[in-house]
Amino acid sequence: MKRYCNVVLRYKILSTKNLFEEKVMLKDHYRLLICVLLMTVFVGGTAADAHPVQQNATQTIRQLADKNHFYFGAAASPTHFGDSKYVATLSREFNMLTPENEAKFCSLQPEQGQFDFRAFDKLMDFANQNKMVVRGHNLVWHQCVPGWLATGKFSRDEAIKLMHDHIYTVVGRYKGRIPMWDVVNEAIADGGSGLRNSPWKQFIGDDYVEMAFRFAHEADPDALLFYNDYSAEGMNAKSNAVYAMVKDFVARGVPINGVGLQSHFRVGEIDEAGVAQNMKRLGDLGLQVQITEMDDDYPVGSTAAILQQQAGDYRQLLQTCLESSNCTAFVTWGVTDLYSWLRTSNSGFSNPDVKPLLFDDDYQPKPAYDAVRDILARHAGEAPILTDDQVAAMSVAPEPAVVQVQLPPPHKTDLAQLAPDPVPGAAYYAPFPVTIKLDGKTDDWANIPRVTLDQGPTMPANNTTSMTFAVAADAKNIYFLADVKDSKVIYGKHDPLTEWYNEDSVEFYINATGDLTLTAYKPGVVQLGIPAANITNPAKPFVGGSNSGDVPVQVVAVNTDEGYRIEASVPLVTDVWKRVPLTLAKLGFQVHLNGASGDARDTKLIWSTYDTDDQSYMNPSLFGQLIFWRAN
Ligand code: 9MR
Repeated sequence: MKRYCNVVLRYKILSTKNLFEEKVMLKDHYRLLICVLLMTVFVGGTAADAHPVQQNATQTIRQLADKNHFYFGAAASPTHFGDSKYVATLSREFNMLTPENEAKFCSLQPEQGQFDFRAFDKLMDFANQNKMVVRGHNLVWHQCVPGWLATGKFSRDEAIKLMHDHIYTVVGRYKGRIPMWDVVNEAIADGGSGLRNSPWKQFIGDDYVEMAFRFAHEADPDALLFYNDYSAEGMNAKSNAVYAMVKDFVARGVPINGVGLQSHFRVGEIDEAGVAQNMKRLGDLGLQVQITEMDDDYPVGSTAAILQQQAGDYRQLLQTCLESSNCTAFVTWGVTDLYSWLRTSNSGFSNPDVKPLLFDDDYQPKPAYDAVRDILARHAGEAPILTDDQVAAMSVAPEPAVVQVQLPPPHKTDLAQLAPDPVPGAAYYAPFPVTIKLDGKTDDWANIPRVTLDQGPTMPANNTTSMTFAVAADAKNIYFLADVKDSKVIYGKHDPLTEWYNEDSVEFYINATGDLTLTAYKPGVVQLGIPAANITNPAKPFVGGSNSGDVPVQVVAVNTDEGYRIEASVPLVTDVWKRVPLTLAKLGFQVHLNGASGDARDTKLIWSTYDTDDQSYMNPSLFGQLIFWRAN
């Protein structure tokens, strides 16, 4: 009964926003009272009743979502309305939609003061005809900023007026028709260190975020207002920063109702326990959460086993949401793999192989579709759709691509060396305690084993680029050294944060999870891409790569006679790992070198011989090992 109450309350937020707030705050017996009232008043007329009772096998997601009084949506775009299967699938399977691009600033106000609502209105009409709820997305973002705004010069007051007028015009126009808005999107920097750069921050200052919420609330006091971001679903530095910001908003009465957890994941990387913990702490502030942009990507070869694992991911994330009393919607970022943003060039990936959604290119339901229906059916108290064996099969990670080999006994050729000889392409013994000063000099690296890296899957004819690397640790940090031979050091042609790998750069990878067979990234696995561009950027280093924002990295990069040198360190205790160097304790470890002689990368050198095809950024089972060794 209580569980049912929770979903009743959740679904009725649109018309009873304050009841939701009361639900979070009131003691249980008041809750129950409200629940009984609600059940009496509302249960009679839900969308569920519009559909005939059917066997589970044929019930759509929408029908099952309705039975849970729960919003299950998809990002949608009228650009696909000419595709009849798209239209049919969208309206049949989802009870909510989010405009994928049509409500963004650059779409709605392409010229200053001139609004174009045509595309968005098409979507609104569609939602209306098909009785779907619309999640507004988004009012203020650092992307999709029209040229006139990005290149314009505005004083703080002028920019505040621009933001105010945009929000008033858009939210005001759809008042009463759009019950919830992503007011500010992705304002927090990756890694959680303050607000990211954005025209709004530049023109107005950090208080642009709360201003946007106040304006949206004034424009439609009944709309639920969300802050929406990515890589902040579980417990990490970025979600801590989101939490701190919204906690402060709540304390100061800034009108905010919830946090959108975008959920652009890689297959196998979701940490549901962390997501549940994050949802709970936001709930304790009286805030809702919604899964707003779920897709689950596996960049190469989505085999049957991968699609099973993907189904497990969808199932578990949806279950986490349904079991969190403040999680009020689950939205996938698109309907069919065919039109996924991850396949388009504006995603920066253009990967035609990805299959991140619930329907394949022919609109056939994928294993994740049944996984979603199964959780919805079970949660509504109906017969399961999948057997327990089928569910279990979804939580088994596919066999690791490579099984770690047996290493030879440690051996020192040179007795002065502080650790045993590296095992080529498989293991590196890192001596401790050795403290390294990041100063661009190598005197403190004496007697630490060096590995030469001069082989890889991509090398120009007569390649002359290579490097040596070394690693050491003390009680606080792991230190990395890369000494690169490169006749022409190239940097400054690409964005050093997002496209560092297209110019001269070094990559160190660590898997500190204790599971060296992991086939996908999760917290505790990081790729640290460190570009030569840091030579001219000493203050705040550019570091990119999968999960790189999870750990603080210090970098010193200098020119040398032969090319360039990078020294870097990461702490042994961070939000995502806690390691103490002990002899023979192991981490997963990998090293890459990217070389460019012109505009794009033409050299890829790889240390671990398990990775023959540059897959380490997705698959940590292809790393070698870093083995700690007490130096004396
Ligand atoms: O999927 C969207 C893609 O079509 C656009 O080109 C892009 C830029 O506007 O935005 C994509 O959607 C993003 C969403 O609005 C915010 N979170 C990340 C999404 C994927 O990039």
